[in-house]
Amino acid sequence: METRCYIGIGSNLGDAVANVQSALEQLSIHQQLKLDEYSRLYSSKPHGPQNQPDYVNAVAAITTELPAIDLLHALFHIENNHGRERLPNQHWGPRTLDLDLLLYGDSIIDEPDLKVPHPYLCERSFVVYPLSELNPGLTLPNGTRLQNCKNQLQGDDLFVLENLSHPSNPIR
Ligand code: ROI
Repeated sequence: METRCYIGIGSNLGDAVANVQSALEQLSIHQQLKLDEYSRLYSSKPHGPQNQPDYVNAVAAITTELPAIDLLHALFHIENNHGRERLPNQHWGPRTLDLDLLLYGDSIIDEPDLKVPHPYLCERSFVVYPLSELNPGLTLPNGTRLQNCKNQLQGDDLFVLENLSHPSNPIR
């Protein structure tokens, strides 16, 4: 059984655009995932601590037969390929690549190391805007409409990075 999942992608260290594009590439070649589509890339002001560079963010839609925990580990693997270090006390700090499992079908998962839907999904413009590009009519598993999340946000803390090659078809 295939499950439709949404992955949040973020980077604010090094060449952040290249990091996000390379993450999309790695999602597209992964044997156990199918990259269905992905949003445009956005530049966004840091949420949380402000003393860090702006982020580049995007959202990818994938389908997979992997259980959620295995998908999470696949995402960690891709993060690690991009030099991601998970340091203690760096929870809200800058990162070369951050991959968040935003949604796993309609599942609600509440485990110490895996919370789905992502707990802050609805409050983060850098997730809500690109996600609504892919699925504007989306309803979250708790019944919240994505459009309602969007209506609560100003959307003045992010903008679309234009002039990037964005094939309308997935990479593969
Ligand atoms: N802020 C933005 N704009 N984008 C992110 O991907 C992001 N990721 C984070 C925190 C530190 C919460 N802030 C962010 O983990």
